[in-house]
Amino acid sequence: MDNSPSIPAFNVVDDDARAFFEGHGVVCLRGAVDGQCLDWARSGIAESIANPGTFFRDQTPDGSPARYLFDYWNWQRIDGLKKLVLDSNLASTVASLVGAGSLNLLMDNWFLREAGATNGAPWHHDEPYFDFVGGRKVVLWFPLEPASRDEGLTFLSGSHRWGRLYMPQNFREHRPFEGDMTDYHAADDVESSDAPRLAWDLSAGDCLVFDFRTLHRATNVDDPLPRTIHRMSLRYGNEDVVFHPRGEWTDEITRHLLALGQRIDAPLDCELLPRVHPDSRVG
Ligand SMILES: O=C(O)CCC(=O)C(=O)O
Repeated sequence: MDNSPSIPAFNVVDDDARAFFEGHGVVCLRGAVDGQCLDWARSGIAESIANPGTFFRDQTPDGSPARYLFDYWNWQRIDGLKKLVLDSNLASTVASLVGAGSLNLLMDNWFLREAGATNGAPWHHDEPYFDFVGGRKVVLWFPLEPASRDEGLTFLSGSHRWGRLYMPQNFREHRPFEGDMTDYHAADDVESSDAPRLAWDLSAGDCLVFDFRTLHRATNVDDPLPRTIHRMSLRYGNEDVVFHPRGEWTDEITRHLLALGQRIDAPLDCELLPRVHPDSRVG
């Protein structure tokens, strides 16, 4: 991995930050998540852990001394997460970065890797995990505790432009899901890619914004994590994103969205995926 401390990070969303994001598929924004947002995320994750939702998943492999957990789509029932989604400036920050006229929330998703956890996210990109196609889709990811580059995520520079999709994998066993993956590449060749690797030392308040197609993984995916790190992903899509069931492996979320009234091959139009930029409650 490129351990050079000289990988740029940005204090404001300016043209340099935009160019970096477009070129590499990921950008580090320093201090973009304010104290209020961190508090909302902290309290929201704590409440969500204490009261798991429909999509709670324990990804801890057998024999691991510590847990790797995640849960998603909790913002409607957990107050801190609702405020983070509806009242924060994070969607506007993303809209400014990618030049989006409007953004809808695609998903709120927290992750917890406890000290000692021997499991983490394998090489993947987010696109194949979701029933959202087309348009502009981005993830804003931030740790709630300081996270060195070895404790956070590593990205393959420019992989959002490779024009191929990789098989989505189970985060517990690191094996592809079941289903017809004829159109997807096996992720085995990703590790040997000579694309530059990008990772940053992060303080609480810093965030990474990345394209749905940018390949990434937990940096030290197999080594025990030295300290517990909570992480929050907020996924956003612009007005051109369409709901289109992807395959057997997304069946549970497909049925969930259909039950809420989302129509197939239609723009996002469902209470779970609200417009968050510009703020739909204004005007
Ligand atoms: O923070 C993590 O453990 C994984 C996050 C991730 O891979 C994602 O949000 O796509």
